[in-house]
Amino acid sequence: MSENISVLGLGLMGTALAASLIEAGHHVTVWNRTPAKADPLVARGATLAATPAQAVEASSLVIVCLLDYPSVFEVLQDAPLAGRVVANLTTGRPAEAPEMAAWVGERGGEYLDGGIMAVPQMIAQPGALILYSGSRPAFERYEQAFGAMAAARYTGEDTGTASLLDLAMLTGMYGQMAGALEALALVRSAKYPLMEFTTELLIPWINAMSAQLPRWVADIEAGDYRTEVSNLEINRVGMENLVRAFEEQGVKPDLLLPMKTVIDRRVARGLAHEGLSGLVEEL
Ligand code: FVH
Repeated sequence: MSENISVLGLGLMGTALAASLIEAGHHVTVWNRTPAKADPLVARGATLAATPAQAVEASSLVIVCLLDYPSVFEVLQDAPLAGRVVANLTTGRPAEAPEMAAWVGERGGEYLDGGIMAVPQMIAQPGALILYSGSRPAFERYEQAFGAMAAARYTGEDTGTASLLDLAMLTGMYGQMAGALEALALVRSAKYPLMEFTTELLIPWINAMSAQLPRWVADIEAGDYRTEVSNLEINRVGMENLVRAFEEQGVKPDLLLPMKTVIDRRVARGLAHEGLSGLVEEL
């Protein structure tokens, strides 16, 4: 079904979102602070609105993708939100979402908060995901349209949930990248072929280790961190060995040291028998 959809914010991500909606056959109205960025979308059939208010007026679904939440408040300030669904896909914090939801609600609109788990090039491609939270009826009304941009997953009525899960997934990503960067620096110090190490050794190893995560979740949910795999004392000694090896290779273990600190702290509490999942209690 073809919808009237407005997209406010035509940065790299907003442009990709608007393009995917045009491609899917929706009537798309766009607005951007710097209007020239709309030209390629207008050439593909979008309508350019002169003001955010005109853009909001044009559609029942308003997708916002700006720099941050303050810019969203600023842009929507004079917009007629009554009867509109605002899907704010700007990255924010869980605490900002309910504030925005209340603000939109006071103006007669319905609110969905979103977390985009993709880079612009992934939009409308398999693997792209957008998390939504907030008004369930609003999500259900536009689920099909959302699906043109990326797989759409509703995460609950609490508006902060999509943002929380977005940040949690980014946290997992940064942790994995930190480990990979340290590994690459170490391997480079020995002049071993980096590509071979990465594709044949590191990636399969990381995948195998990630498969352990559901077991950790069971430990955390049970609050029982006893292990038969590898206890914290083994990991403490292992980390010490790792850090020493880095120093001997002339590589800084800076991205690993925070984890060592937390392991040491837990062991110092007399909990050396626990597994790594117990570290969650230190956080
Ligand atoms: N790019 C990515 O890979 C990611 C992936 C996951 C989620 N994000 C989030 O998406 C939001 C927008 O990111 P972006 O990549 O589109 O960012 P830019 O290309 O820098 O575009 C920023 C847009 O915001 C407009 N803008 C900034 N400040 C204001 C303001 N005070 N008033 C009105 N508009 C403003 C800017 O306008 P202009 O500079 O073109 O005039 C752009 O439209 C972001 O939350 C990411 O975290 C992207």
